[in-house]
Amino acid sequence: MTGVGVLRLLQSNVSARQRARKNTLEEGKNRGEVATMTNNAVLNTWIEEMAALCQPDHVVWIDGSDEQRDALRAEACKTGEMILLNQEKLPGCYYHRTHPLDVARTEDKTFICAAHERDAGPTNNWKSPEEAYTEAANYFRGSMRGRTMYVIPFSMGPVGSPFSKIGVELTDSIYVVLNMLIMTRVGKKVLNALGTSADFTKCLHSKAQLDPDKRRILHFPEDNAIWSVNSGYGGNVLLGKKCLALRIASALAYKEGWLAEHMLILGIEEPNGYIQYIAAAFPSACGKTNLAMLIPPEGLKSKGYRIWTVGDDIAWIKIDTDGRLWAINPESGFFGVAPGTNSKTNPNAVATVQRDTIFTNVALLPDGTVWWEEGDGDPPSEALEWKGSPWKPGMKDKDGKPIVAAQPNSRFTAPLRNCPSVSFRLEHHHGVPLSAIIFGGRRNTLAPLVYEAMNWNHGVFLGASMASERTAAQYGKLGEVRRDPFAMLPFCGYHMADYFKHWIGIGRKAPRPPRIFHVNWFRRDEKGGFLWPGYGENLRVIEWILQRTRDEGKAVKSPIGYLPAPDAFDMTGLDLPKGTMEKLLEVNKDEWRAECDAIEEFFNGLGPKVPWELRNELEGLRHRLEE
Ligand code: OXD
Ligand code: MN
Repeated sequence: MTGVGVLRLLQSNVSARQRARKNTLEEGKNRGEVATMTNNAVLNTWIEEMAALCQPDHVVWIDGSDEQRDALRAEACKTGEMILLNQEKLPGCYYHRTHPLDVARTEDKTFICAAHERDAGPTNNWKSPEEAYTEAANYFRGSMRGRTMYVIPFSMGPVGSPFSKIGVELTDSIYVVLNMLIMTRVGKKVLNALGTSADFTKCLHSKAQLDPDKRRILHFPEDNAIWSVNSGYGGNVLLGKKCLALRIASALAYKEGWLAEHMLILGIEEPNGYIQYIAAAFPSACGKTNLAMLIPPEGLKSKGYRIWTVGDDIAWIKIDTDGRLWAINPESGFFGVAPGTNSKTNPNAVATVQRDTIFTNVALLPDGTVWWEEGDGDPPSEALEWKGSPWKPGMKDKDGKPIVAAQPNSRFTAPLRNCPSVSFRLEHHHGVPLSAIIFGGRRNTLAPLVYEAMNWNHGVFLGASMASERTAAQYGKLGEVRRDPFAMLPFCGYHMADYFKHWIGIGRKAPRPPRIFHVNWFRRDEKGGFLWPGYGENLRVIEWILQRTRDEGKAVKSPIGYLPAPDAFDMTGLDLPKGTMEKLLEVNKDEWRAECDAIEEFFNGLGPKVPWELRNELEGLRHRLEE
């Protein structure tokens, strides 16, 4: 049964409510609200139905104008939902706090509601569509009484691009509206592009009571619909991002023959004007935003590289007529982690958040500016911490643990156009051609700084076996290895083994696919210190990767793939202690044998659908380790 069908059963007096709804719309019109901004009958009917369920006092369409945005900002400040920051120092910037129990994506409350459990696969939580709609409808019913329902027509990707997908999000949160205005393309132009088509993702969100037990993030791939209730945290409620652009889009991409990936996209321009683009997948909290905005290190400055940031989180990738893979970033903003962002780690991000930015759950300073741990400058002498209580440096909780000023997952939402390195091809409908795809993880040992896959299928194997060791900031045991294939574990909207198969198929169909690499910026020495300085210095590794794509860089074959030759990197201006490069590139056969067993166990856990091509790659690796 479809969502609409279930709703019909659930709502005993829909038509009475719809009549009431029409009256409300009439009243709204008198206040300057418009009943609808489109003659799209499917869209209008759906909104009527959702309004009948949620029962808002008003329905307001978001047209994408600056005037409406400014009015909403002012209203949010009046109600206390947002705080206006110091407009001299941070023009156009606002501050927001989420509920203290609502500060991150809630994977245990996130479901893929495919008709059959087997289609969600063993790595996703599953609920039947019937059960999911029925339960969530109880939470949505009447949840917007006394509130306004905002209708946000948005495009993921440039409006009208063959890559792009349209969504409409209904929400009772001005914070969501203001974030969506930064993260996506919004308004009338999107409705014009949609016309009377029914091809849009139906996104329904309500904060409801922010009850964590009744929080649900539900994806209905067969209905092209998303329902999110009882949360106000970005990753759960900005439904264009993880929910549409990854979970729903990956399922659509599987059907339609393209890829929706958790990847940054970056261009590297040589002084002669030649730009090569790369896409890279890393698990959350591995520095994707920093890499996407990389600044060349001093020692390579004389080479005149220029970096172009296309995106920091999501890539939609298609085979184009030239046989290459082309990619767009479907978003138009950054939703980045604030702590750790400073003028050394990411000067471009610091420049990006100086205006028109929403800060969430960071520390608020008396002069109306913001601060976070490992940000710029010394800790402030006083602040309001992220929950709003007075804070001073050195404060400890009752267990003697330091109290942080900014929530560790506090965020900035900032427009891509603010970034000094933003790509001039952001609005290009065909995106950018990819020369290389990079997979990475956070491994203390095992994985060398960089190595190259021997061919496409081997590259898919590298993506499928990606893993990270947990850091102190994450739950779980320190050092425990978490498999996160393609960094898509929490974001793949269908069976992970089918997803692997789909990647294999793309390589077969694309006559000129990019080469695939694996990097590990996080390898440690015996004392636990990082062997590689990271950040801007990573360009030295990328330089080798790009040389390899042009059949230039020097490499040696190893059991796990091609490693850089010992003198392959340009190390001008970077003095690593003697022996460090050898340690960075070491392949320890015993550790790799154990890794093969762990990968096999992981594949077994995914069931019989794991493609034979990947089993072959595993056996090939085992064989090469014994040679
Ligand atoms: C993100 C994430 O917020 O991956 O981008 O968690
Ligand atoms: Mn992400």
